[in-house]
Amino acid sequence: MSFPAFYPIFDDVSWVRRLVPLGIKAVQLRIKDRSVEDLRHQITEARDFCAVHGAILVVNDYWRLAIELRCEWLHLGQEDLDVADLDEIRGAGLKLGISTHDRAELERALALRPNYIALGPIYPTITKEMKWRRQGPGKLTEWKASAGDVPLVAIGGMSVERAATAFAAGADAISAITDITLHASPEDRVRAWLDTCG
Ligand code: 3NM
Repeated sequence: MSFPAFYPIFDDVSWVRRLVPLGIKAVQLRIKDRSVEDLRHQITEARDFCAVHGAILVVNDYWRLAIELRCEWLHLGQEDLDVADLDEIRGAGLKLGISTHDRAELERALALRPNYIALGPIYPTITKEMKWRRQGPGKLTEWKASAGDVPLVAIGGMSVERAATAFAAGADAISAITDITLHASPEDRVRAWLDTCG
């Protein structure tokens, strides 16, 4: 199994429109606190835009909408796993990525035969409140040993400068949010990521 090495996450379809054309091949839409109509509109627009640009669109959380809108990829956190209907998700042909933070979560995720797993936060992040502060890149090596050929995504505090360390430690792909969205030039930053990730 393989997955594009650079996997940014955005909280609005406007970011997808702005940055995917630069050459991004996988992107996650992670939207919080919006109406269902807005979500449906955003996911539909991102789905069609990514299809035109040959990029994988991964929908975070909203598995019912992902099925309804015939998306191909879904990302679930551990709390989402508690309530999502995995048979329905698989039955709809959705490919699945799962967040993990400790060994119990990793084992639970691997048992579901996911299409990738994410480990985070590798470094401290300002984007998400979690009980884990910093896993450190060394944990990627441990995770990769267990994950085998399931692609491993490093997330949390990742930057262009930290990418080589994460890849060397065993990451197959890297996710980033604020390293791009808070950069003075998100376009330049995405270009730097694409150069780094090859
Ligand atoms: N999940 P940034 S860390 C959405 O560890 C998310 O599961 C994480 O944002 C996890 O690149 C994270 O700005 C936020 O640090 C990543």
